[in-house]
Amino acid sequence: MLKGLKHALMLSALPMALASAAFAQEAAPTLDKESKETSGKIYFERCAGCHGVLRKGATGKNLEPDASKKLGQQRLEKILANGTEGGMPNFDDILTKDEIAKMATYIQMTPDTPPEWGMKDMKASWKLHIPVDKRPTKQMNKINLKNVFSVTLRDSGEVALIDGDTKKIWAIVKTGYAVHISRVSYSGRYVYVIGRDGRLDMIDMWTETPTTVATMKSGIDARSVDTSKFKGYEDKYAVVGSYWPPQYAILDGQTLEPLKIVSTRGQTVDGEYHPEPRVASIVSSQIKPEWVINVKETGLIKLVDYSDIKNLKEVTIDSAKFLHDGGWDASKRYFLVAANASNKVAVVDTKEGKLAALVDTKSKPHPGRGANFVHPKFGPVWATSHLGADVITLIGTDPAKHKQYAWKVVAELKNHGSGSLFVKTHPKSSNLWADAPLMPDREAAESVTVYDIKNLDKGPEVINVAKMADLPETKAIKRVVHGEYNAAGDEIWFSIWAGKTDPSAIVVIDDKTRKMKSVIKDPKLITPTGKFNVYNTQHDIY
Ligand code: DHE
Repeated sequence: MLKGLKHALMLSALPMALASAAFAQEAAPTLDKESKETSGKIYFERCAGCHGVLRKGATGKNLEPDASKKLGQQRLEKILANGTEGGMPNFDDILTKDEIAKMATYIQMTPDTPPEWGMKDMKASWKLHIPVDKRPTKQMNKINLKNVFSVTLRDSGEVALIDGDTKKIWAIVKTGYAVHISRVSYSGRYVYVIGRDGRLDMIDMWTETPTTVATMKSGIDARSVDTSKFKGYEDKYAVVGSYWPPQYAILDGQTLEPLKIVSTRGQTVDGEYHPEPRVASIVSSQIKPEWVINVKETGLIKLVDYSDIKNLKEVTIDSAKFLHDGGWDASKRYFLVAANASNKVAVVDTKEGKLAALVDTKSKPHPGRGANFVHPKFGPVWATSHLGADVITLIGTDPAKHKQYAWKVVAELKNHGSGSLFVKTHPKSSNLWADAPLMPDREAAESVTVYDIKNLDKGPEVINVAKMADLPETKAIKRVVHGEYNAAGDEIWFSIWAGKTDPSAIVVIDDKTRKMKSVIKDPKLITPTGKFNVYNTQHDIY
């Protein structure tokens, strides 16, 4: 009897369940095949970096359908168009209304999981264009290589190598999509550039004109690269960190031949499994045969000992989520990395192989590699600006002689906006610069803040760098981004990052006078963003 009743109830519930499933299907946001593909491409190019391929969230919010559907089409369109104060940029200047509407729908749909990328794929992608014994044995050009800048041309899949002495473009080199960073070999001869699409190129600057000598694809989505820098291992290996698949790969440093892949999937610092723990920043120690590899979603920092890669040793340090970018302190013993969603900076003592401190900061620290200088009162400090707060945070970095200030926020200087990405100074300069390119406000995004570090109480000067470039009016904001010093430390270069089809420029500022010294304009300079001076990058000077 009971069994019959249960059966009857089940039968009567069935049409309701079917009806609600049909309703759910009807209500589920969908796009036609072509729009889904286009939106998927935009998502990969513009959104995945912050929100993750699986949309589990990191620097940006979780955008899995459960979360995004709650916001709904209209609200999502508004956020996409106008950005938020929390660091989400506005896209109304680079995407059309239709693209924004489709993106709002796309992120309410279930994300696709991209394929894996293993040793077979890496080996198949590897191209050794010029073997080591066919390369020149001395520099075949007259360029002052120390003062060359490798400049990311974000939207053209290229880097520009600019002669810092003459300010002339030396070469434009084809690379992967939207190169993220350039790093320089220990020798100062090679530039390694990593595209967001995982393509890694090794450019030789000893040839008459810069030549790509090796290429490989480390994955589908990547951000970081470095080489081995410890005595006896100089440039023996390269290491490349991927966002997707979440892993790092060790390569031959002279040829880029893939040698070993290590997955970063696993438990987070809270003990929960994460399927997409992406490799964020990587730095190379000069006091040990080690790389510091920062895993974004797990909040784990790996000290990877490359002295025996067949029996690879990793020290895993608990820190905080989500690890992003960072740099050395002036002594190069301590590495400071932003755990931006936790509003913390993690400090690793690479000599001891331990976490030295977790420093609480204002919202979303974003240092790039940070800026080191000696504060008149607090001694050596490292600075970061913030995506989510209009401050520049100074952290004491000298536990030996200024113990009371070490790993403490000793000062917060006012920045002219939140939405800041990079701070910069140089040992020969007394200026500290900060940008704010992700501010939705045009004036702020086009300006930088600069302090005299010998007289911080005087307050900042705010300079509209975009105006200096004297470019035509455009709908897209001319975001001023990423200050980088020349080798002598007496000029700072800023990129004007405008729309893909807008004229762009690099503004060179005389560091002493803070006035424009020259402006580099060229139709080939398409959306310049990061700039890496060979000498400063080679020697971790920032
Ligand atoms: Fe970056 C550094 C990731 C967006 C320009 N960026 C880094 C690093 C990581 C990272 C992990 C540290 C590498 C290292 O040191 O080994 N960046 C990401 C993202 O995930 C994010 C938020 C979204 C994305 O889609 O990629 C992102 N970054 C940007 C940009 O939009 C920028 C401003 C312009 C561009 O070219 O894409 C940008 N990121 C940079 C630059 C650095 C960088 C210039 C190197 C700073 C340095 O001085 O070393």
